Amino acid sequence: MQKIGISEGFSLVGGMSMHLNCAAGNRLRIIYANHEQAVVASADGYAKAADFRIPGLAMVTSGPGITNTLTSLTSAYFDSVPLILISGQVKSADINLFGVRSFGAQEVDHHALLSPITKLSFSYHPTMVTNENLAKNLALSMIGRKGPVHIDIPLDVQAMEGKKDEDVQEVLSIYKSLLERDGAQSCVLPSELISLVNSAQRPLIVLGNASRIASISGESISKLIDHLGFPVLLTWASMDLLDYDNPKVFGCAGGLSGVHSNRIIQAADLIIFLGVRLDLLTTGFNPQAYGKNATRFVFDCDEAELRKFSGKTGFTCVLSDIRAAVRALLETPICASNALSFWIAQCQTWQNENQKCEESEFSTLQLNTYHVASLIAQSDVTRYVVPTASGYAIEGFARFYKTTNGSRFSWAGHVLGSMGLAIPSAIGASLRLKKTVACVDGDGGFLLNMQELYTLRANPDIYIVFFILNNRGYASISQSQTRNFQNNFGASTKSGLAEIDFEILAKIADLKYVECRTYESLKDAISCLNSESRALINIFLDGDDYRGPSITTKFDAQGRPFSTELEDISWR
Ligand SMILES: Cc1ncc(C[n+]2csc(CCOP(=O)(O)OP(=O)(O)O)c2C)c(N)n1
Ligand SMILES: [Mg+2]
Repeated sequence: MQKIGISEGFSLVGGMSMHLNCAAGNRLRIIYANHEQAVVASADGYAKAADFRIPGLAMVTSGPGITNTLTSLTSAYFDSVPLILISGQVKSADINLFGVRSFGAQEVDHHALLSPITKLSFSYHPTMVTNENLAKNLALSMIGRKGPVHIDIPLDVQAMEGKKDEDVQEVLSIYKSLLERDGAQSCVLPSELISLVNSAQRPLIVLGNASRIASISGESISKLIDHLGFPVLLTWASMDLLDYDNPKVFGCAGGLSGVHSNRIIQAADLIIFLGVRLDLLTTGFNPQAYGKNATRFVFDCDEAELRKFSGKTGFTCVLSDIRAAVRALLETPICASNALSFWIAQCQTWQNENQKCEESEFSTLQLNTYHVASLIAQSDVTRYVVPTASGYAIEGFARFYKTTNGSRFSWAGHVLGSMGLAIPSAIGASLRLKKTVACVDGDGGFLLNMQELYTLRANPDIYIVFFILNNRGYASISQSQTRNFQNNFGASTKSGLAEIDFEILAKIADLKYVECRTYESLKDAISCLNSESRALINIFLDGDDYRGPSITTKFDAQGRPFSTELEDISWR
């Protein structure tokens, strides 16, 4: 691990991983989390804070140690996070060869459980796994579409002599050459695209998070934008790739987005999608209609993502490494046209109109999620934000947050949308960055890994400021329950939940505790923060239930549900 650049990691120890615990504890800085879900989620947050350039390291014991990782490992896999998960396993002699439900003590079939949620799950043995295979397996987390790799090490194997120094050197040199080869691929652009980039009247580029995952530098991205001259849309996963005030950037189009972004995507006549999954939430449950008036080119390194468009009209799929696609686009000559200036002016007009509506809707006296997003975005201290990906943090906070001066918006488990990943992800990010990280969570989601407050207690040099969007329950769920059933079930204090005492929770981790009920009090609380702050800011958001324009689910004459169209999205 040290040879491939890993010096810090996360663990929860156990008998079946005792030699691993000893080796790691002697050589690396290990943060000992208090749940294996948190071990992996912290490694995920760490790798994201490292801009996906090195794998996060997680270490757990066998059986329950592994079963506890399933949610956060699935999340890391879905988010394409490079991660190495090392687990102990019962000694080779005790491995279940009989197919009984339970044989070895604390034994479960790790590979069967983890294969669907890792790029590879393999067993290690110093002589049976060759240097070449070990290098290939480790590199897999970092090449192609990145993701977690799991290494299982039975107890007896842990106790063996490791590989000799010269073998380790060989593994390292093969590992490095695999990464280099992966970065040096080429991409041939379709000839139709080469002609369209100069003849389209309303071209657009949509940059997905694959650009960051593939470690494309901010400088290369800026060069690409300047070179093409096209307006740019981002996605919720990639919204911090470029600053909001960049004159060519027009937000994220989708089912819960600004009106202007959706008008732009539906008016475009050429769209280049670079590393965008075009998932159902982004496309308003209708990928075919997303940019429906455009000739669309979808670049992705994952063949399975492209299969979604096979046989669909209007799409050309290009299987390519995103770095190679960017290089090929940069080499394509572009002549600036008058049509492009008109198109950008049109995009800016739509954006200004939307901005005015947004301000008139949300610049009210009552404290709301829009205020929270604006104040966090404006502070120099809270430059790295780790938001949860469930509840109103995603539906409200994310859509209002505007990146400035390269601030970062790094989801705690974006695609899976699990509650509970925010605290451990923020711990991982803060360990990597060695400065204050702003963690934005719902009052409900916060409870799911609150034992990690003890991890923070044990590590006073991990700086996090928690912003709790406190609407006293699962507001996003209770709202939909009320809409559909005129009643609530386990979603509010009146339907089975307790109100949470955040002051007590703040004490566990020795966090400064602040309550905010007004815009001014939140502004003051944020102005008191510094790069070594540890605090919990409990933000009361009662009656804050309008999120802005969105598609909605309606029912046709036969009672079948359907989603409204992106271009029909409007304010109120
Ligand atoms: C692990 C998990 N269980 C259940 C859900 C379903 N769920 C989505 S949002 C939500 C409520 C979250 O409450 P809170 O964090 O307070 O956010 P709010 O909706 O109040 O903004 C629930 C239960 C989920 N996303 N993840
Ligand atoms: Mg809530």
